Amino acid sequence: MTVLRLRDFEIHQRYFAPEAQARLVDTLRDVLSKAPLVQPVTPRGTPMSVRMSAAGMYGWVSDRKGYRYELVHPSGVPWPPIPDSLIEMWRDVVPDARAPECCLINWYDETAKMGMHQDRDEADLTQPVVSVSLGDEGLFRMGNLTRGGKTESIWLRSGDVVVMAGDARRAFHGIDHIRPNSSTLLPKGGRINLTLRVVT
Ligand code: MD6
Ligand code: FE
Repeated sequence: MTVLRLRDFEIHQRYFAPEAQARLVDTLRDVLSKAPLVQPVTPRGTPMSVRMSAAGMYGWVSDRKGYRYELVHPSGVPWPPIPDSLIEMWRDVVPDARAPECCLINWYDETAKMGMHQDRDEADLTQPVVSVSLGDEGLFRMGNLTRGGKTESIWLRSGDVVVMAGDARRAFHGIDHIRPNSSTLLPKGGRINLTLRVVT
């Protein structure tokens, strides 16, 4: 495993070995059978290209009513618990942080992307956000504390963990596109990104 520091983003390359990635995918299948992926729309009604679900006390949802954290899946069922292996990883990479309350699950098909955004719907922005990438590679763009300016990109590969803490916590970032067929982890291809956060 290699740990890179880029613009205050900490990237633990290949944190999860292939066997651990496969176990995590099995666990996620179980989570998604209880809380299925949905295609969110932005508050203006534009469909997002990723499909989303969540685990933990809270899930992040977006629809015509806005962006917010909710205690239940749109179907009305509580979000399943965050898998233990993710809680362990969180404790390892951000030992001083509070326990994560949400694990957002984003699924990208070969055409999906995520525009430049800040993660700032959480109450305590001193707490980090940690992500795990699984499956096909995704081109991650790191920007600045305000929109625009110079950016730097890096391919996130399956098993990589990204920590956004300190100044990076409020930095703009996004996924330009994925690289189809760059991983054999997911039988139907695509990319999963999990982001763990403290919400309250
Ligand atoms: C993605 N990641 O990798 C999008 N946010 O698909 C994020 O938006 C992200 O990787 C906060 C912290 C780490 C991340
Ligand atoms: Fe984000």
